[in-house]
Amino acid sequence: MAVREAEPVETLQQVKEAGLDREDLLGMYRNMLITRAVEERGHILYKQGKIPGSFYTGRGNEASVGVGTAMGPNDVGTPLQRDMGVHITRGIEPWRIFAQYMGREDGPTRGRDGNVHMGDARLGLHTMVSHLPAMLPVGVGMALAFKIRDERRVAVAWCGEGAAARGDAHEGMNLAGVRRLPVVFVIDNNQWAYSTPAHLEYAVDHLADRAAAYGFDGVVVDGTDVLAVYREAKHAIEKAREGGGPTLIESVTLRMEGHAVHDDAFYVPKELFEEWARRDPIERFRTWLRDNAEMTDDEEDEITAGVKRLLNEAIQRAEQSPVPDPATVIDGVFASPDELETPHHR
Ligand SMILES: Cc1ncc(C[n+]2csc(CCOP(=O)(O)OP(=O)(O)O)c2C)c(N)n1
Ligand SMILES: [Mg+2]
Repeated sequence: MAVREAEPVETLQQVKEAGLDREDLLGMYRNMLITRAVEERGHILYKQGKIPGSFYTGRGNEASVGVGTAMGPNDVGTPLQRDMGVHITRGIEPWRIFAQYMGREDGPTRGRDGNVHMGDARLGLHTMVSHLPAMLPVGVGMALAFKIRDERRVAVAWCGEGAAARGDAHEGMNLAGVRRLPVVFVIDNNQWAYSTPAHLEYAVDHLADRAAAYGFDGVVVDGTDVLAVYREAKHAIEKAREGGGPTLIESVTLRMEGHAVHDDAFYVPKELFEEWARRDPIERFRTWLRDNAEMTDDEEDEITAGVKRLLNEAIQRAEQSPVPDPATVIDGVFASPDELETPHHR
């Protein structure tokens, strides 16, 4: 049985049926622009020697904004290195992201870690660790807790198509299926795991085909179509909330840059980059908004100028943030009972 492949969203009417109004759409477009701008500016800061370590981007995966938009206020998620759009949509401010990149006190990890190894539990996002897909079972665990406590909350757990080959992905998905947990799995299939191409990673046509083996639904969605990503995520999240169990969403994109900035991706065929550049998620959504939602030049200019201002201020503010005091290095490593008294820990 072939897994379902999601249809594109064509009209404003279809979008309204999926629960979004015009304001929401412009907000999503803005969030996609912020996502890209944060990564582009971050790359520049890296080249200026202001960011330690390496630097990862999710260029080509800005439609992850669609998943962030579909999540409810009390839902939780474990976004990864390609899912900046989720952090932005949930409301983490760009200045705090730059502070994180630069190892400053005001970053979400307070200078303890770099890159997208960050999350803000107050926004329902839990910090990724490097070991992939270690956050996927964490998402399943949160969903198990929601079920035990009878809370109408949903967890979203991400992994890459490379990470989906590991045992913890299978174990997490199996447990979620067996217990019908309120969890949505999103596999960011960007066709490469570092230099390993998809055909050396899995033998099924679609990773979402695996869902049937775990006893739940799978769907393949074009990860460059933010509206389709939103619609599928919304459907899956609300289904999970109603007790309908997990869904596996495979979101197909191309990793438009190297694994990180130290990698020039020489092993990816040039034609593939050219082909996927024509499907740029931001450009695609922009065209859709102009054709279907009458986005005007003025509106577009206002959004673009607002994003530019936001980013300039963000970098300035982050640069003013102090580096952490070494004496505080173990602060926050062990949670106190008080710290557990947040809505997302209860
Ligand atoms: C358990 C584990 N093995 C190896 C690595 C090193 N590593 C980091 S990212 C990566 C590739 C992951 O590919 P994929 O899951 O497709 O995600 P992508 O980077 O393409 O988004 C590897 C091998 C790791 N982080 N964790
Ligand atoms: Mg990958």
